[in-house]
Amino acid sequence: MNADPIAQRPWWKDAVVYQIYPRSFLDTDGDGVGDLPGITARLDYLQALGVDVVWLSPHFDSPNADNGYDIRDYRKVMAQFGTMADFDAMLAGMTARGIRLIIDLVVNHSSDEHAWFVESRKGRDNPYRDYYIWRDGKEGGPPNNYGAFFGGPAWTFDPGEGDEASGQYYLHYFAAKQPDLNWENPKVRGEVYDLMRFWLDKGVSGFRMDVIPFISKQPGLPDLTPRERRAPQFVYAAGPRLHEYLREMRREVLDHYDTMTVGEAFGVRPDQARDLIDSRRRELDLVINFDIVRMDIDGWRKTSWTLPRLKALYTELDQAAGPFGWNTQFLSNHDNPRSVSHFGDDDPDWVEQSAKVLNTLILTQRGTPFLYQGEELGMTNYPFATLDDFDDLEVAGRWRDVKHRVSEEEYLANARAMGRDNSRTPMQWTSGPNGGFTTGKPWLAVNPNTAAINAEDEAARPDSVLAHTRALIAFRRGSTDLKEGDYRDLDPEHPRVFAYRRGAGLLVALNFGRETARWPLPEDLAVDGPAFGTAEIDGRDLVLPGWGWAILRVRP
Ligand code: TEU
Repeated sequence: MNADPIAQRPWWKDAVVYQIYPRSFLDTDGDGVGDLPGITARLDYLQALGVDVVWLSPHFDSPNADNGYDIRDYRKVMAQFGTMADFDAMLAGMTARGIRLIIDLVVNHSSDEHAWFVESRKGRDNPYRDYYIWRDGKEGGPPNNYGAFFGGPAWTFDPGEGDEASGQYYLHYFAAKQPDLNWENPKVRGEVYDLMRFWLDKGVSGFRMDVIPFISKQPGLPDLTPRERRAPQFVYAAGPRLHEYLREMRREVLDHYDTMTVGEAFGVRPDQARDLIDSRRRELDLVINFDIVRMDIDGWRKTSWTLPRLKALYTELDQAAGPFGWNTQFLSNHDNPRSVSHFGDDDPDWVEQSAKVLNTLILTQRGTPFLYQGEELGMTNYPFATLDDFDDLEVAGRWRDVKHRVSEEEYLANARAMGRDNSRTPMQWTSGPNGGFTTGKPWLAVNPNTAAINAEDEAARPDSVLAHTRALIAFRRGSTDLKEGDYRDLDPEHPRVFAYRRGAGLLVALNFGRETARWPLPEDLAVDGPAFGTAEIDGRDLVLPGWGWAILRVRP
């Protein structure tokens, strides 16, 4: 059932990954921005939590148009975050604690301030011209009708400098300050492989690859149809040379190290993701699927979700991975709302219980769990009052696109529900000023609920979300059923209870609501329970209190 084509089970299948967004983790020098020494200072916290791998969001030199996802120098540490010596100390501290580090590889695009682009825009004959994607305009406008994710067209006209008036447009799927690299150019690929080796030689254990499916562009860059324009990621992710590039990267670089790779699969449907993670094809190890976190998000608009639909996605993704693939399990990251506000209940009376249910879900599914910083505490969305409270360029960029047809009130309501800054507010370490994140002025406001939700208080409370998450991670580590067992949804249609089997030995049941739920246990099943959780067994019924959960042992 769980036959692995490679005789030895790779370490990353059993790992629990913790994502750090360094800007918001811990500031040690009072400039209001988190830094690498801040991470080093909290390694004991991560070790106590029990995570095996840290995924660090970009720590490279950047002008921060998009908080580091616009890299100016791939071999330099962002000055606000510290120095290379700080990086080395952080990595050594992780290694000493048995924690591996994977870093963010952002190579679909660079910053427009990267030396390659500074050269490239100098003119059509510059040797770096072909590092990026330059085209002549069409009928007085851009080369095609591609739109950028942060608003406006995906092309920016560059008049050129001095006599060298190039008069061409360059392509950028994201902001104008994030020009897309030209992967057709073997020199670009060589540069990327070199910088990967640079960090691997330092001792990192792999990469999370930013929008990696976008690196291969559509031949001839034809216009999008009106339908495609609404979700261009599905076209951008379907370039014909993606698989070829990934296999080359594997051969040239990754095969020479012991790594884990996880591609951000924005625009990739489950059946396409299967090819990326099929271990026989030697492309990626894992992908980050958007199907669940974006199930109720349509562009800038938040729609709605139902539990049966959510459950159907878990089954679909599990089946799509197939015997040669392996999934990631996550409910939030730095681009998505806080999981407890999105899928749980962030009312103060329910936030803890529902955060526990969601963290149980992440940690008991089949696949490698990814926790996002603060999720182990049950951190919530931020109560943004106006559009000016947001820092993220996505909020302002999309507003420019729609303000002629949407009311500010409606747009704000959607940004509050799903804006990326919800998950980027600083870590809540204490109930003190700025949640203990900084002694200065935080770059983004700290959530006022740090008075109730913070690491210091939760570490001291055995019934906290933090204690729960820690216990679950430890339980997972000792459970072959959770790590390797297959997955089966036991009641796909139930509107409130999510109940599933893991392997031969476990049954997990979660109540997605405030009201008590009575769920009849399957007749053919003998359970020992209530092993772990807040439920009781009454006759043949499992009684789950509001936002209750249970892990039951199934007798053979
Ligand atoms: O994200 C790309 C992505 O998939 C989206 O979530 C994106 O943030 C946007 O919301 C699309 O509508 C990656 C990074 O995770 C994100 O932080 C960067 O802004 C983006 O790429 C560009 O590098």
